[in-house]
This record gives sequence, C-alpha cells and structure tokens, in this order.
Amino acid sequence: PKRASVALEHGAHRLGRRTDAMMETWRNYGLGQFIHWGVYAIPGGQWNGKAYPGAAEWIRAWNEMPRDEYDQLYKQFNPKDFDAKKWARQAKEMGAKYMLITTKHHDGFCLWPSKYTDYTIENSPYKKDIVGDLVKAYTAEGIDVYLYFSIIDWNHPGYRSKIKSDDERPAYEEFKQFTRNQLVELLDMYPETKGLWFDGTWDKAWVEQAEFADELGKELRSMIPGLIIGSRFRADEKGNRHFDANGDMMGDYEQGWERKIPANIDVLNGNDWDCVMTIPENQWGYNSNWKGHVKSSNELLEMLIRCVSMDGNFVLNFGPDGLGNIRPEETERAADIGKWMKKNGEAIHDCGYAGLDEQNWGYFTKSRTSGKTYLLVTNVPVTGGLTVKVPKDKEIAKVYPLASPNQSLKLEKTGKYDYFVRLNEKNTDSIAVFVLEYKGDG
Ligand code: JFZ
Repeated sequence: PKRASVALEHGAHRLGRRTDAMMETWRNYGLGQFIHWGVYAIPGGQWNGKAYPGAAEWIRAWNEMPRDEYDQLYKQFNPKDFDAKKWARQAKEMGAKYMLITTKHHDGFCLWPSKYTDYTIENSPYKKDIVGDLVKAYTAEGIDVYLYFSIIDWNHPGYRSKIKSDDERPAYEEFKQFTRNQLVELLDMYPETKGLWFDGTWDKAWVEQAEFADELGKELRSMIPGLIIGSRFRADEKGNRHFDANGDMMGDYEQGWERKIPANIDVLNGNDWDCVMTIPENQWGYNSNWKGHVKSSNELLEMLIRCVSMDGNFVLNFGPDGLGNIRPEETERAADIGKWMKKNGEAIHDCGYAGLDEQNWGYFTKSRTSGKTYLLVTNVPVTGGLTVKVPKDKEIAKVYPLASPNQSLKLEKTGKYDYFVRLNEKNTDSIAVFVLEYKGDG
C-alpha cells in the first residue's frame, strides 16, 4: 500500500489491524453496553422547571444552570437502588459481551474513590466505590469491562481547553500529571480492565500534547498487556486526530462512529471500529423527559446487525437515574434485544463481514469461528424470496432457518452467481435469520 511520507514520532505505531488474541476477543464482541452515570443523573436534563435543550450529561454547561449549584449536587448523590449485579445480569441477558462505564465525565466527578481529588463518590452520601462494584459484577458475569474517561475535566483548576499564555502552562502541567495519575490509579485499582474509551480529547490544549499523550498511552499499555485504546485518545505532533498526517489510524480501533454507522465497509479501510448509540436522540446521561424520536428495539437490532455486517461492534447506551435505576424504556429494549439474541446471537457473536454484495432485504454476517454465513432479514420482500449473489468461486449448497436446519429453503438460480432463495412464509414481526452453506464447506 502506498503511504504518504510525513516523518512522525507520535503518529500511528502500527499499520493495519492488531492480530493478537485480546483484540480478536474485542472484534468478536458484536454487542456492548455503554453506561453514562454521574451527578447529572440528579437533574436529569431539567433545572428550575426548564428543560435543557442539549444532552443531559452536559447540563452544567447551560447558562440556566449555576455552576456552583451543579458542583454541590454530589452531596445529594445517593443512589440507594443501585445494584451492580442487577445491571450486570440485565446486560448479560441482553447479549452484551463488554461494558463501558463513565468513570469520569466532563464534569470531573469520579465514580471511584480517586485519591487525587475530593470530587469523588467517596465524598458523596453514597460513599461506596461504584466503578469497583461494576467491575466485579460484570466480570463475574463474563462481561469485559472498559473504562470511559474524559480528558476534559471542568472541576480541575488546571484544566483549560486552550492555553492562552505561558502563564497558564504550570497549571496545565499540573492537570496533565493529575490526568496521568488518575489513569494509572484506575488500572492499578481495576486490573481486570480490558481497555480505555477516551473522550473529551478535542480541545486545542490536549491536541498539542502529542508527546505526553503518546508516552502516557505507552505507560498504560505496559500496565495491562493487550490493553485496548481507540483512536480518540491522542493527536499526532501535527495536531491530527484519529488519523495521523499519513492517514494511518492511531489506536486500536476507529472511535469516530458516534450515533452513526458507515455507509459501507469500504469507507473503513480495513480498520476495526465501534459504533456507540443512544436510544433517544443525543442523550447519554439520564434525561427524565426524552423528546423526539426514540428508537424501537427492532431499529436498534437492525443497527447492531448493520454494524456487525461491516465488521464493527455496536455499543448501546444506558443512562440510569439518580437513584440507580435503569429506566423502563431501556429495560424493555434490553429484554427485546436479549430475546432475539438468545435465538439468533450465533449470527452476531464472533461474526463479521461476509464478503457478499449487500442486498436490499437485509444483511449478511459470517462467523469467524465456524465460517458459516448468515442472512438476517430486516425487510421481508414482497417477491417471496431473497436475492443472493455469491463470489465467483462459490456455489450455495443450502440455506435454512437458523432454528430449523432440516427445513432448507428452495434455491433457484437466476444467473451464474445469482440465486433466488424462496421463503416459505412471511415473517414480519421479528428479524429472521437463515444460515447459508456453500458447497464444499463443512
Ligand atoms: C461525547 C460527550 O461529549 C458526550 O457527552 C458523550 O459522553 C459521548 C459518548 O461523547 O460526545 C461526542 C464526542 C464525539 C463526537 C460526538 C459527540 N463525534 O466525534 O462526533
């Protein structure tokens, strides 16, 4: 492959995908759970009877929200209903294989008892270590835990988005050390951590820290072998984010797919990626009043399938309330997804791109372990059948419902590489999955 040739010390340190076992585990998750939880769950997007028009976890940035009042909210944070095991069981039932928890969002409030600031859970009435409980409960359910960490920290005196003059440098240096100390502390305290999901890294002040961030990344990676860090952590020394001056991705997977899904696999250039998705519009933290379009379980399932069909992971966000309850709308979707996953999860977990031309009835996935190809039908055609175009060296042996291997569908050839796979009956209330086997396989 041709490569631009900007000499960089802090650009990508690897070309192409990671091939180690930990990264293969990551690639095979398919479905993950994101949890945004912090003191912003108390106002829940509302203040003094007014609704904040932005994302609930950003409410501190609103003119209507007096900052000193927000900064006192932790004194009321007492989620007496919080039960880490209950959340972990629900995630497991949904079919999630990994979980991301906001250890610290932009407001700076720490869900773990950090010794580097007083603004932590330890000084709330709740006191107990929420990150620790979640790490334990999810790990016990066999769900891998990843720590979300915001570089933006509105609570730290040294933090700023821009360094306006040299006078500000000492304060920012202190903030950098604080950031490093907290990250080292997190990996020390929770060695089960599989990776870090960074956020709030777009500020000019942070973008200018290419060398510091690169060194810090190396230090963190040395603490946990196989640690996974996405492309939203550090910039190169020319200020490029995600992709360095040569166009090479920095980090282990592309982390820019935020509430959006690539149009096709080609735009990904072979990189690993995850899509993080909210159920309502742009709301990550708890908002007591969801407005606008709220995605249905089937919409979310289709998104999950689309991501996996293009070799990505789909991470669904939950925003628990101030008492520690997962809201009914989220519980309902988790249950619906779980019900479908229980029957069809074989077409999601350990699966990725199938190498077939997309068809308008739905999506293909392919198991990286068994090599089986799956047809996931999201739009049942009025024609009564599914069109399939196979690669030139392939011939279909049979296609059958995932649940009924003995009920092969009728195959009709319509071209040298084209088939019409006749469906027996219409299935419109859930996404049907079929298995395709090629001649000469298995
Ligand atoms: C960030 C946060 O500001 C937000 O509160 C939430 O935590 C989300 C997961 O991450 O928001 C972003 C960050 C990046 C993009 C969009 C929203 N982006 O790259 O398009």
